[in-house]
Amino acid sequence: MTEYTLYCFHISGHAYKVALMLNLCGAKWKPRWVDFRGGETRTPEYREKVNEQGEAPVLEWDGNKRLSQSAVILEYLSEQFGKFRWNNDDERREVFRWLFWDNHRLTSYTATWRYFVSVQKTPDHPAAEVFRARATAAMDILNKHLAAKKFVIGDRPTIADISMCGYLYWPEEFGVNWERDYPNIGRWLNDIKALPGWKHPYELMPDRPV
Ligand SMILES: N[C@@H](CCC(=O)N[C@@H](CS)C(=O)NCC(=O)O)C(=O)O
Repeated sequence: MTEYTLYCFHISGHAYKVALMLNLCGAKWKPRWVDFRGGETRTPEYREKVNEQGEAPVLEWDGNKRLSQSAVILEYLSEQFGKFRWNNDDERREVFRWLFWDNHRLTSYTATWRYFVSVQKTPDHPAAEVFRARATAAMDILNKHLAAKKFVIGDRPTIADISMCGYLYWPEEFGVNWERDYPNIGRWLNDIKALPGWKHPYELMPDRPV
């Protein structure tokens, strides 16, 4: 079985998407801690040797194969393991429609909002309100969508679900209560949590060198 290394750090929901997928697929993998706060992703060495785009997550295997962008990594792993994938062309387009929407609207705004509130600890910064409004608008859309669907594209989970839940297991870190504010999202998160192999981000990814 291929052994994977995941460049990640505990507060990265982008990296959690991949860590969760690896766990749900029963993959053999280990984390490689990225010193995000220390600026590692911005060093010339990281950009030359690990990821020219200067981001985590990066998945590495066979010594020299590397992939970045969580959505692309999820697609790669779904192909390798034959799990959390589509069954036909319509489903494939539906998965990608939600993956693109997630990357633009849900994850990026939620991640940045949470960054202002609980990482940088500047909840009153004017930009925090801009990102809060955008993130909660995306949550409204997702909550409405999940009123009629068990998972994002239908009755079974796909990589769209795994991508979209990336930042959502930390509601207290940006002051949302799923049950009260977005009950369909709360129910959906519990359904993902019930999948064999699910673990919380802080259980899967390290906050220091391993
Ligand atoms: N679209 C990318 C986003 C990845 C991303 O934004 N990663 C953040 C950590 S959560 C990062 O590495 N930022 C590096 C930096 O700001 O220097 C993905 O889905 O993989």
